[in-house]
Amino acid sequence: EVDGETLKTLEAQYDALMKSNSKSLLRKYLTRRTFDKLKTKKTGSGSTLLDCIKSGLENHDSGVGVYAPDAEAYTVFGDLFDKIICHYHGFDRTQRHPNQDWGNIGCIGDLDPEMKYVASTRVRCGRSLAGYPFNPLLTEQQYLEMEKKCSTVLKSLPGEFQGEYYPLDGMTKDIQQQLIDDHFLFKEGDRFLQSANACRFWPKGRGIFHNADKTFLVWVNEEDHLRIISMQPGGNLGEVYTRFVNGVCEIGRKITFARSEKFGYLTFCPTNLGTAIRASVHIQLPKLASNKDELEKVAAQYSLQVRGTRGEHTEAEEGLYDISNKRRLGLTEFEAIKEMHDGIKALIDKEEKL
Ligand code: ADP
Ligand code: CIR
Repeated sequence: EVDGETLKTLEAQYDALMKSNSKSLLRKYLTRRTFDKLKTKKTGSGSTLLDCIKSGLENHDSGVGVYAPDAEAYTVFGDLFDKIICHYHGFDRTQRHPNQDWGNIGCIGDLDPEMKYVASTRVRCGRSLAGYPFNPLLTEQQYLEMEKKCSTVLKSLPGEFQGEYYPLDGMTKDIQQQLIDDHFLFKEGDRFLQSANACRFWPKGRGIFHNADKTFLVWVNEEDHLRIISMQPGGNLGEVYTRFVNGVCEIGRKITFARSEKFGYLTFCPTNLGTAIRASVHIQLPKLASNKDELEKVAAQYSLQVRGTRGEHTEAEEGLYDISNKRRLGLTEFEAIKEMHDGIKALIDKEEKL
């Protein structure tokens, strides 16, 4: 029941991807056998293999190349997703994500007390609202309804989380650009997301909430329904993580997040499943980073991922790298933070010895 047009597009673009020199996990794991098995399948809401892989088919420079149009896609197209998830997180199909565990929050300290290397520290998670599909299936009405629901909850947060919601629709370009330049707001026009049908009705239903200090921020309806962020200058991961946990719990009292037994918190991109946590520093390591390949190699030894100054798919500016935990699925919240903490400590140690 997958229509002829979709099948034709799939076949043509699959051939082109296979002939390309793409390094994506999509190209690596979508063998002809798996492709033939999955190309005629559909989820209950009608999503096809094309909906899952369109981004990687249209962007051969993808690192991953797949998104789940709805939660069911993770199982219907599991022959592909499981392999990509296993490669990225080291989580195999027989595993089950552990229960939420924030750990002993107070025992995480400052990564760089002398303020020599770390410019800023950030911890974020993705969250989906239970009862709503992911981006490609949301209607304009649902976007507006979710925005209303979330902004109302956010504007009622207590204490240090008190703040204002700023819709993207109607925001001046100057203010939007300033927020992006200051690393507070998501970028605009991400072609990976556009290809995945994640930017329909833009900027409707999208926006950012933040407290007065811009240390607690929430993105609404960008890649995920919610991205909850705690960040501040310097290396005090303990403070950032404490604020993060308290903020996520406050929001969780009012909004039910989508979670599965197997995959933990559900997100649009398989790289974010599980804890959905990315803990990062903006860091300068001039000696280690004098060779970018070497930096990435050492980072990978500690399960860390290196990004550029403006986030994923960007370059480092003035030697400022974004280094974060890579795994988010198959380990607890505390373990994800600890992995990042220990890895960054080790990189700083190596830099000092060079
Ligand atoms: P995400 O973190 O949501 O996966 P990106 O990689 O696109 O997505 O990063 C989003 C924004 O967060 C970018 O502007 C990036 O520069 C900023 N950012 C990430 N880590 C830090 C950090 N430790 N300090 C300051 N800004 C950061
Ligand atoms: C890509 O494949 O490059 C984009 N779709 C982004 C994937 C998310 N990357 C990541 O490492 N978390």
